[in-house]
Amino acid sequence: MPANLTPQYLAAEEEYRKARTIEEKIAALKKMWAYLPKHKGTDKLQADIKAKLSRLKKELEEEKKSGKSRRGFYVKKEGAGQIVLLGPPNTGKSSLLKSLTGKEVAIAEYPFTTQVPEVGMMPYEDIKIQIVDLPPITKDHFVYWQIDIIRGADLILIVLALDNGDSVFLFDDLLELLKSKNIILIGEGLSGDELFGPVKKRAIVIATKKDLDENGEVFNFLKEEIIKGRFPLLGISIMENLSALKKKLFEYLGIIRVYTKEPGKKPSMEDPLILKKGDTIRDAAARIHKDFAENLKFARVWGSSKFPGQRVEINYVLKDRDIVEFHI
Ligand SMILES: Nc1nc2c(ncn2[C@@H]2O[C@H](COP(=O)(O)OP(=O)(O)OP(=O)(O)O)[C@@H](O)[C@H]2O)c(=O)[nH]1
Ligand SMILES: [Mg+2]
Repeated sequence: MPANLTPQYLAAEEEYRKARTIEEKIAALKKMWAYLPKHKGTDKLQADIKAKLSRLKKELEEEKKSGKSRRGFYVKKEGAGQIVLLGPPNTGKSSLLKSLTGKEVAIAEYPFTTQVPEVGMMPYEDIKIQIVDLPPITKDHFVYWQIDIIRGADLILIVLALDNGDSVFLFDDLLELLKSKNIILIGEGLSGDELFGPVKKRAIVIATKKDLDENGEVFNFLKEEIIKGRFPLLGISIMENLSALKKKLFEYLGIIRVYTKEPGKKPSMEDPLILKKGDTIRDAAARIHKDFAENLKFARVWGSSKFPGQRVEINYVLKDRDIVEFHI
């Protein structure tokens, strides 16, 4: 990256990374273009921005032409992470939302029951995780705001059913559809967005209605012939206790909880900082305040450290449930 990018440009770039809709992306790219110093060193970046802008403008025009409504839904993130449920009709997405969060939603034997996003909060130990249930998606049946919501998710659950329906056969179509929208689902690693490349989204496959799959035949078919190790796969039934699934969801979200304490005081065990796996003392401090991270000298850690209250450097990698005492 060219070294002389201005703070204004970098702020615009941050805006672009966070943009969810095509309109937001276009607005941010225009700002990036305006603030980008134009010289030899930024040739490649200039070309990339121009190419991306023209691609997005075309995409927007096509959507308008096709008459698909741009009016839609947006789900504000709340809690420690946002998990989005998606899949073909009637696979048990809404049942899963209800069971994980207690949210009362329409559930029915017939397909296309859910029409708008439904949101619930799943309690997990001392935090809450947001679960978003979407209307069913297939290759030929989706709306743009669904894609925008998927693009913003922290973790995707693809929900298929182990009954005698055809949902398991629609899995690869779903991947293709998302790929055509520049969203690539990945089974491992963390979600991320290369500046001009596709969005990479961490996803797992949930196979519901296990109780209807005698001898596990459909599950084995799904595992061996369709998923083939590309994604983590979990079989569940709505009649079961789902606490193991909740734990898995927390793990796959890739987050850790960090509690803070002041010297000589007890730690505050409510409202932990939510960080990503691999984050350091510096990241934790930056979450509290930018200047705070810059002035930090060292910290003491209880939990993952060799002994309680061990003094550590600011690049020390934190673990879930660590307690940190910052020293400036
Ligand atoms: N036997 C069994 N039935 C289930 C299970 N989970 C859901 N169902 C049933 O499957 C049907 C569809 O459930 P929904 O939760 O409405 O499915 P959905 O995926 O939200 O459906 P759409 O909103 O239409 O896409 C309902 O009759 C549920 O009672 C399960 O684990 N086992
Ligand atoms: Mg539903």
